[in-house]
Amino acid sequence: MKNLLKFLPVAAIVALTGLLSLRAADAPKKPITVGFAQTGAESAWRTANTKSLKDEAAQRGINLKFSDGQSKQENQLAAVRSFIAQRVDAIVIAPIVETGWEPVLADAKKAKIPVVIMDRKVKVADDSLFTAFIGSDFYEEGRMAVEWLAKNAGGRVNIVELQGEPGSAAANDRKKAFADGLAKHPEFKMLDSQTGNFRRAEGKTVMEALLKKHGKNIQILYAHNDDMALGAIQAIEEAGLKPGKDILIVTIDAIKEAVQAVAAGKINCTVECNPLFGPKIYDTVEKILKGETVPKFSSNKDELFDSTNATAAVPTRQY
Ligand code: GZL
Repeated sequence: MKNLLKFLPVAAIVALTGLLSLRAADAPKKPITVGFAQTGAESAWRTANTKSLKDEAAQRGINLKFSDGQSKQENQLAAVRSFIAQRVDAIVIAPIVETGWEPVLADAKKAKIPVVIMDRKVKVADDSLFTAFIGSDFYEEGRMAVEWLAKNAGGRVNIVELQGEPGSAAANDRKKAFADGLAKHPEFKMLDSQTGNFRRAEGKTVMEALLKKHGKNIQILYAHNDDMALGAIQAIEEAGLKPGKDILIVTIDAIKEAVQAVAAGKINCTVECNPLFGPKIYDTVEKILKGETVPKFSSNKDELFDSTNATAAVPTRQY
């Protein structure tokens, strides 16, 4: 008996440990909590982007704290500060503009909460302030647009441009790429360039003003996104002109409605910018939280739709 007692505590510990480890293995994993600071709801693209993040979080049992920034950076900054105070496991930001992020990113770093920048880039001196960027290459999208135009303008040369939200990486890069392309094609002339803030309603009102100012001199419209192009089409038709014929239209996003407009001949070219980031974002967050390394920068491959492929593409467009 004495011998048995000698061994009992060890046996009990082994049994207890075994039980505990069994319990631990069976115990449901604590869901991760992600704070997501979205720009706002300015366009169909943004709506699809938000849906992708929300649906995927629900699929994976991720506890998503969502903040709609109402298109104001100060709201996004406040949301990130609140996520830090709530000690979320990770933060995702779709930065409405490129600058002004260092202080809040430094706070997140101090709190040891990883940050994933999604969609639009931030301009920071120290890119250790965020763990990963997952987005699109806006400069490439602008380059694809201007190169398509150079090949398909058919002698049209006078351009007006509808820019996206001022200060956003998307507007900055799409504008620069297009301007760099025009420098290689001096036959083109930029008549006017105004912002429509990526919004359909503003695309319409700004295009109305441009038509009043330049009239039939306008031969080409370059829009930084489809929502503004679709708004501009309303203004063009109300002016008694034919979009896609009297005025060539080149735009970016490739939302389903725009691809349908290409198939109908009202838009001539839309360059894709895929908003369905949900799976990639959470794969990356889950890897980071497991201590795995992830690529610092990754961007989607985008394709272009024009009269040669739009009709066939419409049925499979997901946003
Ligand atoms: C691009 C995204 C832009 C879209 C617009 O990734 O930031 O913002 O092109 C959206 O439609 O509003």
